[in-house]
Amino acid sequence: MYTLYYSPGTASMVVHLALLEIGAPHRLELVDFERDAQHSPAYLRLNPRGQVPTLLIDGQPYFESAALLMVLAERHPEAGLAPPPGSRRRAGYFQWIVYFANALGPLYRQWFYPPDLGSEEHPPFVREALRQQIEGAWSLVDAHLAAHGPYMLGADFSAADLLALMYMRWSRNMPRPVTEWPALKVYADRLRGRPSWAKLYEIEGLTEWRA
Ligand SMILES: N[C@@H](CCC(=O)N[C@@H](CS)C(=O)NCC(=O)O)C(=O)O
Repeated sequence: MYTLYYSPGTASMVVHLALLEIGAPHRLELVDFERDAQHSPAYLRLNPRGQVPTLLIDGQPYFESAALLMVLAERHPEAGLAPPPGSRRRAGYFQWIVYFANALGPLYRQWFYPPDLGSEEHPPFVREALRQQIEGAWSLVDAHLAAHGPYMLGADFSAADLLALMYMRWSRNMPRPVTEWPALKVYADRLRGRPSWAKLYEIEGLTEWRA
């Protein structure tokens, strides 16, 4: 049994999505951002960063969405979310998960949390720099999919696609949503057709960018 501390539509969604893909029994605990519950002493004991997601695994708390995703894929090999250890495709799997978490994650965080960079609103040059870097990262993924798709690992769907899907969703109100790149649009549509996505929307009460 897992317990996922989540907030709808945030970085916890990829972990929730993986749990649904796997069909693993889990409990959800809402972290109410309206009440700043992520900074409550009780929550900070679970996650000293004051962020979601946190996943309790056998009663122990862990954080970082991409790490949690890989752990779940590892613990449930029958779900086929990760190529087997030692296989050639495993290298691409790690590459793309780390790329999304490392190249896109911090940029999105800065885009959506200007106070992280010291202001209530980004000065135009900072916003522009973040926009260019985020779009540059998506251009790279678009080119990769056009040449080597339909999934990040080619023919095989994997947890890397779940992570991509969460990050793609976050672009929906940005200057250039991912659906404006040809291969990313096809990719997003394919992934949004998965039953786990519909289920996630139902449970988290999401509406935008469903399909
Ligand atoms: N690198 C972390 C980022 C987590 C993160 O930034 N979570 C945001 C929601 S998307 C959060 O908890 N924000 C609340 C806050 O910072 O107060 C991960 O991928 O798990």
